[in-house]
Amino acid sequence: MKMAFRWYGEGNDSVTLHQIKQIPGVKTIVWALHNMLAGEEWPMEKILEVKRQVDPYGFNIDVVESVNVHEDIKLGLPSRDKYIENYKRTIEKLAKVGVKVICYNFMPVFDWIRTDLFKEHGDGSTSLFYEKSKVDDIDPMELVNRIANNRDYTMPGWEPERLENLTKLFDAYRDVSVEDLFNNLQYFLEAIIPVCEENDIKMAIHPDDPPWPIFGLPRIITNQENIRRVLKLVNSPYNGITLCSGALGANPNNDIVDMVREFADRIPFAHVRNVKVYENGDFIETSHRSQDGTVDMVGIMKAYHESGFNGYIRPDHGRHIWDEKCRPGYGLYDRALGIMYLLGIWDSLEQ
Ligand code: DNO
Repeated sequence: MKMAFRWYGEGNDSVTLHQIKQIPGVKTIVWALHNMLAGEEWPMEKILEVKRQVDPYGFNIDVVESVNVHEDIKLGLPSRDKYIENYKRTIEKLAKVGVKVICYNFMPVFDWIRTDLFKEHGDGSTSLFYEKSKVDDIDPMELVNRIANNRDYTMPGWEPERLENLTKLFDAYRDVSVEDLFNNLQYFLEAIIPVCEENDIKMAIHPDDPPWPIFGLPRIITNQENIRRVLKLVNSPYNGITLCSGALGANPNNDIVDMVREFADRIPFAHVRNVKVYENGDFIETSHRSQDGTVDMVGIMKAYHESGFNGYIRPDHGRHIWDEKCRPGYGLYDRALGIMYLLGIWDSLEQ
């Protein structure tokens, strides 16, 4: 198991490499070029700039999260081929600096969705929260109009400057079914996995968060059966998953311990975090500790250990504690506590 920490880059993250260096056990920085648009080929000079920043601290840059997939690829439009070519060139360049894993997702339009980024826990800490009925009750077009008229917005991902694009995208996805999305993913994987094999880079798809369709948009990386299907789309060790216990854990029917056991040799990268799910389907992100949420964190770590897991692992979203000002979910303190918890479990299993 190789412990990693996500870092958003110099000038773009409240957490510094100097601070990360003091967290026990971290060897890998999980990084990305966050100002690249989906579909663009990453310039070598910018990739090398990150390497130059990270090298003096003795970390490796083995994991990239994410190289984002252009919507035309997810939609299966003819223009997808040029974006797939760019993706291949980016894979080749990342291999040159030693990258081993690319985490990506195939969620239409939105990445993770929450209704509140700073929900209070009652002890002075806050964290990301999802109110199910609030999302279920939204008619996306009505919300687009409301935002356009008031220039106010209620959820991340719905910023006014994204509106024009959002309207077009909702239209474009109107006729895209779950089956279409699987087919479009297959087309993408068939094109890039040979390049990954040549360059020794594993693709690791991130589950949809939350793991169910939202705003009428299809979502496919939601449960064990669908993950099994994705892994078979191209049956290569280079076609893998980022098993995210928090994303999948928002649906209590997902047995994540069982998924770790079944998919172990196809998990190059693990996100391990906890979430507390309420009866009405709402969920809140908690500390990493098993007792604080619904996800069996100890069981998950045991399953990784028993499977001889040798991939990269990172704590995921933390709470905002000790008055830290940071990116939502990506502060230093609670993620560092999370690492110590995960390492504590792991070390005791090594006895
Ligand atoms: C959330 C992250 C996701 C993940 C992307 C991968 O905090 O886990 O945003 O990075 O879905 O493409």
